[in-house]
Amino acid sequence: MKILNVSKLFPFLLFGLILGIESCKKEEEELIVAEGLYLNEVYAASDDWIELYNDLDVAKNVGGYAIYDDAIRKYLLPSGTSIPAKGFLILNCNDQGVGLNTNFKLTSSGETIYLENAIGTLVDKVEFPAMDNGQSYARFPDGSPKLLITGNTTKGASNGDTQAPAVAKVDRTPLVPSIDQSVVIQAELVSNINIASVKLFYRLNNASYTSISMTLVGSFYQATIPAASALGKMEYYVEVKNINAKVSYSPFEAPAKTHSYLVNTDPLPQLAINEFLAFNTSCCPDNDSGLPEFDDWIEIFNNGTAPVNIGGMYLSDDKTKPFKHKIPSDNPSLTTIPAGGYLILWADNTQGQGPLHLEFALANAGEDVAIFYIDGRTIDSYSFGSQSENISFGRTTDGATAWKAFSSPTPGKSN
Ligand SMILES: [Ca+2]
Ligand SMILES: [Ca+2]
Ligand SMILES: [Ca+2]
Ligand SMILES: [Ca+2]
Repeated sequence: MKILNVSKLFPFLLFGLILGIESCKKEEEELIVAEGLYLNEVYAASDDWIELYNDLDVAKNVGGYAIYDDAIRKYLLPSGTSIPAKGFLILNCNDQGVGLNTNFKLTSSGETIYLENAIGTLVDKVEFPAMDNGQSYARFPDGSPKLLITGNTTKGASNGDTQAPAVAKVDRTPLVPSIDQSVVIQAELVSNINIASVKLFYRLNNASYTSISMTLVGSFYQATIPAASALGKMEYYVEVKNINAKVSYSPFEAPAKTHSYLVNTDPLPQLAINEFLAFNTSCCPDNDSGLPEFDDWIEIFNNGTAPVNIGGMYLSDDKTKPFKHKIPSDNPSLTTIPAGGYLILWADNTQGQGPLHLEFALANAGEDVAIFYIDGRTIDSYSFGSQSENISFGRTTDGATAWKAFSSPTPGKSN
């Protein structure tokens, strides 16, 4: 009978332990073994795509290579797919999962994508940030470790050596200006290197544009639109030029598209957030998909004496973000609330289910619920705490100041 001598096994056990630690470490660090093939440019705004670049001097067979944003659902490049020497290949990210169409889409708010070779070795990885329409995230030059948001995309072609200047973000203060207020516009550029000019263009009610230079204040370019001379719509956009005469805009499609705000003095309609259910598991289903869905809902009460169409107004789950969800204006029969009447909006993150479905849900743990006029002024808002399952929260009587919990919710009916 053979007795195992543990002391003799110890070095092997230790070796195994070290290997185990090493493989864990590998997973954490996502070790990249570069082979001259790169995720070279990523476009995520809509009609998403990924550009692959072969930096080798010979064609590269990429059949069986995997690209994914989720390791449990990898897209495989079709066998026989080849990228020429110093060449590019475009993959459309459209959920189709056939040919050069990946089985996933990209998130415009940013995410990480991975590229693996046919034997499962990670050969590249790109973590891309949130991007505006028309912007991509690209290597400069092709295959370089340096990635930047671009002002001009180069789908299927070289990214070049220098990026066009790109506007990362444009903000205004105040967000909801009144007629006597000037408005500070602030633009954040991806890079301040080689910038030749940054200009702000603005106009009121389709008049011709006024252009002013934006000046660098801290890390932002800034300029001020004077108080509006009349009520109406103020449109604006930012133009950035670099010393190579490359130009980009915010919004990307300007001047065809613009940023804008309304200068408006309409009296606000007498609408109230009247009741809501933030934690729905079995109360009052949303049947708009054809199947019962126990979604969050918000009841709006019209406390006025005339019908109110909320088309063009906004709802939000954050008091400081009035423009979060715009109610569509093209269906007044669904979005008009009779005097003394109610309207239920589904906070179910599925706008595709109809004009009364919102692109947010209400947090069970508590947050805000608010309705804003077409110009962003607050009509009504309420901040709530942690909610109980299937118990709604509402005004004690329709439109009243005091609130209470309702164990028998009354969606679309008097509280
Ligand atoms: Ca490119
Ligand atoms: Ca909820
Ligand atoms: Ca729903
Ligand atoms: Ca009610």
